Amino acid sequence: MGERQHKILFSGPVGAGKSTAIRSLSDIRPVVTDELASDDTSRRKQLTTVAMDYGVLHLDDGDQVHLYGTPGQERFDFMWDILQEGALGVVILVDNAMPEPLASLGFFVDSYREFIGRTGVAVGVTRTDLAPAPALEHHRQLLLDRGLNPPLFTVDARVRDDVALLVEALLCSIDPEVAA
Ligand SMILES: Nc1nc2c(ncn2[C@@H]2O[C@H](COP(=O)(O)OP(=O)(O)O)[C@@H](O)[C@H]2O)c(=O)[nH]1
Ligand SMILES: [Mg+2]
Repeated sequence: MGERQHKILFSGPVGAGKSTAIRSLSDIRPVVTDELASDDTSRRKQLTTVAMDYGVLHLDDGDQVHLYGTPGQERFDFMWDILQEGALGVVILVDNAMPEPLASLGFFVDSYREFIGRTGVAVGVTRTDLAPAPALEHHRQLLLDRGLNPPLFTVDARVRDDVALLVEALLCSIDPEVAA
């Protein structure tokens, strides 16, 4: 039977495509809390998410998936704990075009380790059209070195099907009964 409510998070560094992914996937106009970046983030991006993004995905069976994007800047990381409450899992997006994408993936996986241990995780590597390296196998190896083997894809956050596949894989890895 449908009409269950699910909650998942999108996390990852500034510019990885969290706000864009939620906009691509959401069936409602997403709620965004982007502000002009005031610190060193502004060198990379003029608008940055300060509190969260929010959207909703309606599944065919009537279930709803509530999509929450976490702020990327570390000074807002208190929001991460708040947003984790009741969430089924996290999609970590990594910007392959940033200087140290593997270090960034490691940072986010480590930050969410306790949460991931009791929920689920899927990883999307974005902006590979701009930066094909490091290859997906290097991201895979970093995750394996941490004892993780989650769904892992290259995605373009602007492409709905890419983001949908990632969310579907996350939901299936948590509960095969929930199909996106
Ligand atoms: N070229 C390219 N741009 C992307 C891709 N994914 C996202 N973007 C762009 O990256 C920029 C940053 O995305 P945004 O959603 O604001 O990142 P956030 O800080 O994680 O919320 C936006 O201009 C997106 O359109 C991708 O795969 N390739
Ligand atoms: Mg954002």
